[in-house]
Amino acid sequence: MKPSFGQTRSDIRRNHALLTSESHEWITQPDWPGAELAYLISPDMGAKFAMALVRGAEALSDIAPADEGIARFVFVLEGSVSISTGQTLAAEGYGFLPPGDAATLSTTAGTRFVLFEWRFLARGELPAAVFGSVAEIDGAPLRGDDWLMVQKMLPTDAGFDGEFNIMNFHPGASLAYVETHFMEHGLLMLDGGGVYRLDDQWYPVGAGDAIWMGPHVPQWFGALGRTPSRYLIYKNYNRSPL
Ligand code: UGY
Ligand code: MN
Repeated sequence: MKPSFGQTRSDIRRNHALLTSESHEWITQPDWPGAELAYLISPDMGAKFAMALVRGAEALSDIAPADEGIARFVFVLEGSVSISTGQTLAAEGYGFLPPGDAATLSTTAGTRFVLFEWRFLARGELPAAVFGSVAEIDGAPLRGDDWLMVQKMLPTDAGFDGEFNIMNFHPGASLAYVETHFMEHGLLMLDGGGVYRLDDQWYPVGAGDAIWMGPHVPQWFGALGRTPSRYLIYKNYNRSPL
């Protein structure tokens, strides 16, 4: 690793954060034998969810289920993740596990994945686990703009308290307006890049960068370059702020 001479693009503010790879801190955890985790977003910074990158040089097995009341979403970046209930997720495969799901996880050597965990806000019966792959999801234009296509990974019915989407930006496309909303976001840039406005900061961002957007933070993205930009984004959803 090159010495950083005290520099990083990471920037942690009261209501948003940019987390870039040179400042990731890889740790081990008791329920994650052999795995390294970099927690990029956590309640300690004001978020109501946690988002981590997980990796294992060797194959991993017996990764314990989430704690009581906690839902889990896994998105594979590289390699494959197997669920003890029988599903295998390849790159860009994903899985939602509701609270109480007893499935354990295992991986092939060199796998990297994104982990989201949050205290699930149930409404009626808990939803069942969901598994899928980004390549199998049709995109829909966001507010009629087909330069900005959204792929929704989870069903939208009221049983779900959050959504996980892939946003696909044609080069030069942008969010139509500066959004402000009480819902939070956890985001990972997958491809391309551009400029992310968060509050009154403007950040150049590219693949591998992660962002936390807290409640109400003004947010806008403009995609730059000659190739499409894509990001994975979580949003709490379907629930009142009260
Ligand atoms: O769904 C959203 O709120 C999304 N359009 N926000 C974002 O991309 N920053
Ligand atoms: Mn938003």
